[in-house]
Amino acid sequence: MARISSPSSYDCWLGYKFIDNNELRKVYSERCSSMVVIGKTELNETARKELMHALTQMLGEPPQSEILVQGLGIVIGTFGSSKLFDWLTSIYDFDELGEEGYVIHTSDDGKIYLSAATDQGVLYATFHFIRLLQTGDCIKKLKIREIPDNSLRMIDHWDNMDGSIERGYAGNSIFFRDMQFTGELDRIRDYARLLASVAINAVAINNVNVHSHESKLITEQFLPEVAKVASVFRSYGIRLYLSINFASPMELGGLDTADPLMPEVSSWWNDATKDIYRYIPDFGGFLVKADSEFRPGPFTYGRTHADGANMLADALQPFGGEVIWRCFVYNCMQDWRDRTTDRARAAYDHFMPLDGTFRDNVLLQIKNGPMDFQVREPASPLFGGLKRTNQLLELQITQEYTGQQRHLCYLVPQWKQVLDFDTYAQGEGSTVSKAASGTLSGRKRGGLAAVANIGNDANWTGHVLAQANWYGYARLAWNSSLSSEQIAQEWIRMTFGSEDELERVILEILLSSYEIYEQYTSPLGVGWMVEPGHHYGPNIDGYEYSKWGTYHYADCNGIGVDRSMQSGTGYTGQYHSPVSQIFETTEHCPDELLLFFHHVPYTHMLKSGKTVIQHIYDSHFSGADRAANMIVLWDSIENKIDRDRYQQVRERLIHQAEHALEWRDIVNTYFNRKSGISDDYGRHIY
Ligand code: GCW
Repeated sequence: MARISSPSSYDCWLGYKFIDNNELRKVYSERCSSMVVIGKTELNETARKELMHALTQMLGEPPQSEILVQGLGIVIGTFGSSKLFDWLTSIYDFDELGEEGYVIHTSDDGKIYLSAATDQGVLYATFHFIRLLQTGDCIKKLKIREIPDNSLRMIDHWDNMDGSIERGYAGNSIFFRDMQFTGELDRIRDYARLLASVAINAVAINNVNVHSHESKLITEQFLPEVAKVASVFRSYGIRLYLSINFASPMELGGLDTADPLMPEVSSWWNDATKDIYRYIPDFGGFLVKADSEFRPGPFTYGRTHADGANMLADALQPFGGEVIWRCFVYNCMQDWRDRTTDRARAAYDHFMPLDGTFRDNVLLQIKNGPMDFQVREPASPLFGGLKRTNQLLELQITQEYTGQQRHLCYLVPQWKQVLDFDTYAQGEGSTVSKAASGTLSGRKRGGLAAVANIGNDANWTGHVLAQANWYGYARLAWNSSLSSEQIAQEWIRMTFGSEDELERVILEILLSSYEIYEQYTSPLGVGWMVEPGHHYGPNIDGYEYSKWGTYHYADCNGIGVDRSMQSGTGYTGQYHSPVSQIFETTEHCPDELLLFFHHVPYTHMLKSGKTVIQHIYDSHFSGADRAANMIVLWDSIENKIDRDRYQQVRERLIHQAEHALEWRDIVNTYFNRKSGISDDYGRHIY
């Protein structure tokens, strides 16, 4: 294993601790004294090893293997594999479980059954059972049935072959270095087991911006190496995907076109795809960023995105692969003087007319909001808009706009808001979660994808507490109805232990962090206001006169972007009723999104009873104070945390508190000078 300075932070939530509560350990030891795994498949073998390891660490000795001691023990396997599981059919409907669902059940005579239709489900049952032991649950009467909400639960890496990671804040790539594969399969295995423990089943290993060297990942030059990585992931039930360059037929194949409707182009892709499957029989498919931020795509040839995606889909279809096609398509050469073009409209305007024209093995990957992973955005109207197209909700775990893993920002509350957002596509209750999973319109494919926040730092995520975002994303992808608090609690217990005070404090820090971050950065949904390029730190006008379509239009009278149908860009009209009406007027629009949808005077009265300008001042003073208070909270549990992790987090919290002051003073000063309105409380503004 590479670069381990702190075994505990490297282990993340799988650092199994010896259970020192004697009573609890005694019960666990008795019930888990032995284990039998039925059926020798690769994934069963993984499950056996993982459980063996976990029990040995937590209970102090390994269980007996392959026999049941005094009738007690854990029986593991697919239910077709042995009569031992037959009796469970009177309790559970196995057909309902699908390919990845599972049951965990304690029989009256005390045996524990971990079973599923497939060995994939068995592996997930095993990790779930381990989690129960880690969090100190009672295992005497288990009756658990789990079915994932989403069939695709994916992580996207923006890793380049030189080892850098686009928007990566935790070191370099674990896959690539110096234009080669790192060959560090042990580290990749450790990564795969962390992913499998939270039921991630798909990984794209390279950046969606596919540069010339990375384009060759689909060729004989690199396929043997890709295949090695794919087999590590395979042993944990994860399929590997590659981001591809749409212009590959030209750049690699020497053709003079990449037009998706030209036979030579599709035949080039067919051949390339065949080659991939010779090396990787369970290859997941292609992830594609086309006609976006200078990437090539079908527009060059006057073709649609459906033409492009379907051509690739046809190449993959015979092998069971799929195309994940991104909807992050907008004009990134806009003139800031042009007030009619609205970037927020772009994804919907491009893709809605194509609804129903994509092949069955195409999924459209849609960012959570219409802009770009800002601290606060409304949900993308494509969710609920598209009805006859498979969808994948794209989230960003890596904290590009949310503090770059130097600031703590537990993002699960933000993601919950998106998942729970009601699109009203089919009346009340038509949530984004249902649209993405496919259940809203009865589609089989769908799910969640998220940009990874890991790198080769010893603790994977730079900020130790950012591991909670990685964990939390995966848990939500499995079960979108889990609460932010439940997820945080599980994570804290597994990562730091089950001491009450420790849990209370870390929970408080995590759960307040998103709100705090939002308070001291850009206000009321307006977004941006960051340094261009690297996107760290405040720069109010950083993007105001640029080509990216990201404006706030602040002047001496007011601020915000009018996206109403009545007087603005008409973006609100992309939502169903009543959502469109709610966003349409300042009267109904929720405060937290007011400046996303409306241009208002600084004296506009919010629903909170404050003016916009006073809200800006108050939230920035409060946010910076609360950021500083996180250090006090963290220090209060100093003696309950190992030195290494305590220090690592502390250093970052100190930086965050200082940087929050920078944000506070720059934002407050800017608006104080623009508006000429002073703070009601006479606090110091520069
Ligand atoms: O948020 C922007 C990022 C780019 C990224 C792009 C995308 C991979 O700033 O770095 O490119 O989104 O999602 O394609």
